Amino acid sequence: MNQNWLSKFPPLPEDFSGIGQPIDLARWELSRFLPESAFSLKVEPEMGDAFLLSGSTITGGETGVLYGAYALLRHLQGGAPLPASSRPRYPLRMINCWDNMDGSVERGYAGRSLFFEGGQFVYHPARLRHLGRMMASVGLNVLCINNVNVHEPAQGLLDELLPDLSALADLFRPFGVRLMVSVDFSMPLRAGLATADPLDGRVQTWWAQTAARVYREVPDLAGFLVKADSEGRPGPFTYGRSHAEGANLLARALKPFGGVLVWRCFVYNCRQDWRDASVDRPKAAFDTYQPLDGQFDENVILQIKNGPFDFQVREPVSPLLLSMEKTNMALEVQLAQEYTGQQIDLYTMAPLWKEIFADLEPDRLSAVAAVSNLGRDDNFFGHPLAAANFFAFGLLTWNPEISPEETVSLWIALTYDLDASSRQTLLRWMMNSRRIYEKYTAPLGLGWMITPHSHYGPNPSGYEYDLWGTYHRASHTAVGIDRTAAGTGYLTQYPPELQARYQNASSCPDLLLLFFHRLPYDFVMKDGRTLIQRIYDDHFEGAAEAAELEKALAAIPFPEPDRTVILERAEKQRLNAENWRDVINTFFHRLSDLPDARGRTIYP
Ligand code: GCW
Repeated sequence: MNQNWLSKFPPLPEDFSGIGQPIDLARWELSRFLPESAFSLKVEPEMGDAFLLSGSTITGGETGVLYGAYALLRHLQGGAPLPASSRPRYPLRMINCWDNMDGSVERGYAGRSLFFEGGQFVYHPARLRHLGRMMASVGLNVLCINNVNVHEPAQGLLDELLPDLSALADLFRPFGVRLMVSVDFSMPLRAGLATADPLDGRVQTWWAQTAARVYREVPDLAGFLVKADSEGRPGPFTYGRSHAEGANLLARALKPFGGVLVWRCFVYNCRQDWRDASVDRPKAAFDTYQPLDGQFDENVILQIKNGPFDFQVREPVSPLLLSMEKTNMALEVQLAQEYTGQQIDLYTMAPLWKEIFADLEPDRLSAVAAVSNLGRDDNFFGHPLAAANFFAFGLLTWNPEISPEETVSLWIALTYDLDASSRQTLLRWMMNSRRIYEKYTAPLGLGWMITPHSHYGPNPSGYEYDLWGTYHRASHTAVGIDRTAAGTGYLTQYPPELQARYQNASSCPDLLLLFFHRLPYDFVMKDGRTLIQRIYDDHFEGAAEAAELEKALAAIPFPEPDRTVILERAEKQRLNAENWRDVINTFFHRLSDLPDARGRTIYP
């Protein structure tokens, strides 16, 4: 079994009968490296996930002792700094799998589902224990196992599939990982009720009884995750009810059992007329939810994507995350590289999250969630280096103050035995990888020039005359959308400091320039280049850097089988980057009829 950042850890035992609780696992893990007399574990239940390390004693809550053990092992194995005490910033540190029960994974790039096949629970306990260990080793504690688009038979997870759910929860319990399930707002209809209206007494009773049944089988279920009124999913709007009324319905059913209701805010008009410039999709989440601030129950968490669109390579932070004062919020990021190279192209995410946290004041959040990049491939992540994203996500949700470099370099140290110069080279390329991808794909904050639906490779007009609200509006003279008060007004959703940052094209950061402004191709950028020249230059540079990246990776002595997989993917990435360069540059060249100042080949 591929061990990735646990490569220096021995495989878990096949017989897990003696390991029922996190403390048992903590003891087992430590005793692989230290004589039993060299450490002691002390449980103080009220400490929860927190731990103290003093001398040879780890004191912590029931899960805290396990996190303390992994902190110590990260130190021994990879030289990570050893804290005297530590507690996670957020109580819920979640992985959201978009796995379907037919075995497919929506936006999955690492093979089929780890949990399901053929409409049933089908899994290898040893593989899932390894997943539990990966999660625990970086402090992640909630696993939502099924797609937020809940297709049959996953609706049965609250019903006939409960025994399977319960068995899976048992399997993850020693790792301190609690399960969560995605549920569909219309489930009462499946059960034979005539309505799913949140204000209908029968519907309320049905959810209350359902929650009671679920918690009898899985007493420590973390809660439910819901995608409602989003991309065709059912929701309270069908009944003329608000999303507070919808969310509170489920939250009240979960409350007696200590469960949380995580409600996604990915609500927008996905049937837009592209001719109608008065609708601006990034405004949608704020417009829907901000007026409801204060109306959500205590055990509701609104889960908000990091940007106002949808996991593009660069977006400003979602203004909704900055504007809810009286509502619990979870930040949602995407480990699955849907728009960012699909675990073929190298794309290290820690720098991106750091930017979000910088604008966000991390204390405003009560949870963090990531869409999973896991699958059934031997290495779990498709691309061996994509594991670093999962790893860094865990460490950053534990402590958002940690630096991206620190997470990536620790991941490298734990995963591979490389000489110092190879480690440095790898770190440098991983840290630059997002910028490289950005250069050959998305000009200056535009996004969405990707092939529709598959979301790999270029197609500059693919989404332009479609329903999805993702337009760049490139003409023969200008490109981008004015989102200031003079334009769509999106910018006015931000607090004053951020409005000031983005307000003027002359001072707006280059990398978000075309997100906020519509500019002519001869607009002069801060560095003196014209906008069109900058677009050409970035695309040429990005493709050249992807070629250098391939060479740099080839020079690093990765062990097999990782080396082969990494090099195959690096070659595909280079070809992808060349394709993006040519397609995007040609698109703008044809539209603008402006030459490249450096006379390079742009295909007519
Ligand atoms: O961007 C879209 C993805 C969908 C996904 C949706 C969401 C689960 O293309 O595949 O559906 O986001 O986040 O709900």
